[in-house]
Amino acid sequence: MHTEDTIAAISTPPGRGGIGIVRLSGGNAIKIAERIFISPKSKKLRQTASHRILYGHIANPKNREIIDEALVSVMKAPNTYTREDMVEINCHGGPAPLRRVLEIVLEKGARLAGPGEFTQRAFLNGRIDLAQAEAVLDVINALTEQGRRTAVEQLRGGLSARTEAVREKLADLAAVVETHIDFPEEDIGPAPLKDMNKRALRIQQALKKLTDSARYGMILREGLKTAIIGRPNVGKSSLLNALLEHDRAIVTEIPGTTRDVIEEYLNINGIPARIMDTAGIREVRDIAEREGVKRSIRAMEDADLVLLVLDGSEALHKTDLELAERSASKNTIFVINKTDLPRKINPKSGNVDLSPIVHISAKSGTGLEELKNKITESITAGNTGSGDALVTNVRHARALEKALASVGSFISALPKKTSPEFLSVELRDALDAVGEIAGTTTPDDILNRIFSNFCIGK
Ligand SMILES: Nc1nc2c(ncn2[C@@H]2O[C@H](COP(=O)(O)OP(=O)(O)OP(=O)(O)O)[C@@H](O)[C@H]2O)c(=O)[nH]1
Ligand SMILES: [Mg+2]
Repeated sequence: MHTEDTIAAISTPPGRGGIGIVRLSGGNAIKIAERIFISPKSKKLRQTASHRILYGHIANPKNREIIDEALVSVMKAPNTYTREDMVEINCHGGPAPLRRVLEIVLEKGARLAGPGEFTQRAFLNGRIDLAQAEAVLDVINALTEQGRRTAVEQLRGGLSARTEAVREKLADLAAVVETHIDFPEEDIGPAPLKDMNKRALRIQQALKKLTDSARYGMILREGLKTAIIGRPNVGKSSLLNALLEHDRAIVTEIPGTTRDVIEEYLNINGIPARIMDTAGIREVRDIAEREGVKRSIRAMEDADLVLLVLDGSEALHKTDLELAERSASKNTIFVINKTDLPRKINPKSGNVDLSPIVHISAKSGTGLEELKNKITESITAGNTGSGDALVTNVRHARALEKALASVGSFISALPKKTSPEFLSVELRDALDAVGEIAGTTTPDDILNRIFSNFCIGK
């Protein structure tokens, strides 16, 4: 596949660096590189053993002008990233040499690669499945150590192995059901029904475990959206600054200081978090502040986690309770601030469940470690962050939910003497849904969309 169509791209990021790489893949990769490569000992790329690096120069074959000094590696199919012949030209990492090397590679017959096209070829040529191809991008974009670990596990095929195991069980069950289609006049007896039910329940459990890991997995990949919410002056911006350990947001004793949402990135015990400091919520006439309050509410609604800040040196306020009710459907931690001052708050006085509670002083820093631990606890429940491969991708989570729904319909249809044809359709749907993860049943437009998110050269 694609053998004569050779693609090329600059694989290192734009800007200046010690080394830059122009990469080629395809049936003519070695031939094209040969025409622009000059070795001091007249070594030929064609005759080099695979996976060797040769020293020399890249030159314009038209006038023998030297473009740059280079190390050229030759990797012959099929043991390469794309399973095609590949050449990597390592030259100096500046825009001018890299662009010029790419230009003459294209002049000699290569085509500029599209985004992710190298990885797409690795997928189309069967070296990796779709989940592994997506993991390549996740490794590149990983925000923390844990995110990287999870992405590498997926790249190594950890998630694919788990979904493949479910797919096999589904296929076995479908085969059992389909043997009954051949005998339409006979009802499925109680013993086979019981067996089918048992198998389906086991599959359901495995799918459930995978979808359960998705919430945590997606947070590792995309970051935990955390909104700091509360009345004016309770110390929201002070909390943001204390967590960041620098004065990012303006803090004053005047209520209504913060007007816009301030977003910052923070690593909390290995979990990437996007923390949003917001305008204090109250009834206001000022147009700018009113817009600020609207944005605070929106940030709260969008958040994965709400830190609802209360002022411990004041009695519980009506607005505090209203906010607690508003965030009731959200993962919320109640943060009682200003514990360095005499305590006036009684969290039980409002007859609203304010839990879990963490006591802090943004001013002195006490309680911040406990708050960080509560934050990680609130999202890692049931996930140790090691061992089993996690679902980290919305596309995978959706596919698993679809499969779960079909298996659910199968289980509830079983005792109703439903026709084996109907049962079989449910299982086929579940099989297709699970197959979308590894890419066996993924339509072309979705494949194109996935690879278009990659950078050129990967
Ligand atoms: N004693 C004490 N004062 C604090 C603490 N945290 C914040 N403050 C003070 O409370 C006042 C308000 O703090 P901010 O962080 O600006 O409060 P905010 O919630 O962001 O206020 P708005 O942006 O107006 O909604 C400032 O004078 C802070 O110095 C604390 O832990 N202890
Ligand atoms: Mg503020």
